[in-house]
Order: sequence, then C-alpha cells, then structure tokens
Amino acid sequence: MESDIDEIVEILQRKEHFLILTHKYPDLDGIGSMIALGNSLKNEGKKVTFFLEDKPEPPLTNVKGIDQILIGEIPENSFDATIALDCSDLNRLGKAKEIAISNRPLICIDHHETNDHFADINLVVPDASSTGELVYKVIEKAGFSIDPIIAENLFAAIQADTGCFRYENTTPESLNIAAELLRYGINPWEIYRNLNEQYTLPLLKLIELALETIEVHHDGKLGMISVTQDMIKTAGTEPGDSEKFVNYPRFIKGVEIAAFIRQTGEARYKFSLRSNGKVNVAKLANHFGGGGHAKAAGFECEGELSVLKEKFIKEAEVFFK
Ligand SMILES: [Mn+2]
Repeated sequence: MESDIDEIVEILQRKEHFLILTHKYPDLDGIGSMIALGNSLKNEGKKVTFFLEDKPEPPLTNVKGIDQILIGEIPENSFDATIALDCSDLNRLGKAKEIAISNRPLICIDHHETNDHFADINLVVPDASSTGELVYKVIEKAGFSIDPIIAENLFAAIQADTGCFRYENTTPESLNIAAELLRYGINPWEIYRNLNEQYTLPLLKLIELALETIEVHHDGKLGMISVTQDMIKTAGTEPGDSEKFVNYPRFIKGVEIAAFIRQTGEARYKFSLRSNGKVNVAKLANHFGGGGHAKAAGFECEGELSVLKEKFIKEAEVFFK
C-alpha cells in the first residue's frame, strides 16, 4: 500500500492538469473524495476537471463544492492524468471510460473487494472504511494542505460509508482520521443533517405507503418492502428518494435478509438486498443475474410483481438452512 501511495503522490506533485472521476450513480464517498482530492490539488496551484455522468440527486446536491463538477457532457481537453475514485472497474465509469483510458496515467483509489485493478496505479485497500480514508492518506503523504471544505468532504465520505460509524468497517484507523478532520473546525451534526436528513413531506408519505407493504417469511428471517410507481405518484415524490428503504425490513428483530423491491418500469423491478450478518446476499443476487457485496447486493428482473416475489422467497429459503 505504501509504495502505491508514494507512486500516486509523485504523479500528483509532478503533473499539472488532472481529470477526476467516480462511478456511475455516485454516492457520498465517491463525490466527497473527488471534491477533497481535487481541491487539495487546486490549492497546490494545479488544474483540475471534475466530471460526473449523472446529475447527483438531493441530498447529494448539498455537498460543499459540488458546483465545480461538470455534469453530463464529457470534457474535450486532454489531461496529464486521470484519477478514478471509489470505482471498482472500468465499466462503472460509464461514459467517462474512453476518456479515462486515453488520458493516462490512470490512477484508481478504491476500497471495493471486487476491484479488478484496471488502472495503471491501483491504491485498492478493501480494509479501508471508505475511499475518503484513502484519499486522506494520499493528501497527508503529499503534504498538501487541508482546508475546511476538504475536511468536510472527507469526513462526509467516511461518515457515509461507515453508516455514521456503526458498521464493522469502523476501525481505530477510520476513527483516528475522522478525529483529525474534526480539528479543522467542521461540524459533524451539520454535515450529517445536510447530507442525510433532508426528508420532504412527500417522502414521509411514501414511507407510510411503503410500510404497509412490509412482509416477513421463513420464520421472520426474510423481510421485504416494496415501492411501486403508483405509490411514488400518489406520494408526489422522486423515485431516487426511496434509496434507503431497505433499512425498514432490516430493522426488524430476527430478520437476516432484508429486501427492498422497487418498480423501475412497466413490468420491471429492482431488488436491493441487505444481510444482517451470516447470509451472503451477493450469492442470492447471483441466482437472478445480479451481484454486489456479501452484505449489500441487488438485481433487476422483469415480470409480474407477485410472481417475482414468490420466486425470490423460494430461492432465499436455502440460505437459511
Ligand atoms: Mn465507498
């Protein structure tokens, strides 16, 4: 790991114009890491171009410094180096894949176990809580300064990927880095509230409708919740708003697998799965052509909701034996 950091630091110090990217459907770890690393390079007098294929949805729009990111249109310039953050393979870069390949060296900083080392230099540390944690180490090693915007974005990235310092990836290391970042005068409560608790009344209405659909199977070990397009219309909210609904069945005592089923098309449904412990939900998702991590996975499928549910419930049964 140390030699990868040294190699990356050398490039950051020597090159002038950087392109910074993260994966499609970006999350707080990806975006926070982009802004933090990019701004620390800018503070060193470097040129930085940030690019995202998709427009981030609220509350990610509240990320400090997000207005620096180009959205949708691929920049035409050429760059001295490209940095892909929190991205496990080239395809996850979406539209930016080609430009990343043609603007080398390509650097990847990531913590996904499934990372396929697609870049020229790969700082991939599955034990790290977040990409934000790794970016902090790079900035520190480079001797670049940290200002409050950089500190806030790194803190937000670590806070997000550790589930606010609750998940198993909350290590002494991640807490130490978070503690260091707090010394820059940032406010953890404000950061959390701005980037997480921005519920609208229609969203609460959608939660009310969705809670009605909760069901449990296999002696209470499988919990499911669903959201249809009709429900989204009735509540008057956006489809992306239901992102964290998988937590409701996951909260239930005794539930080992939680599933959130979201209608994404006329007869199309996306299943998001979470494991509370023993079961590897990536394996379950595999049965339906999907994938992910042991504790968080998913798949999409077509058909009638009641039929798809029944198939899923049946398939899940073997995982409890
Ligand atoms: Mn991450």
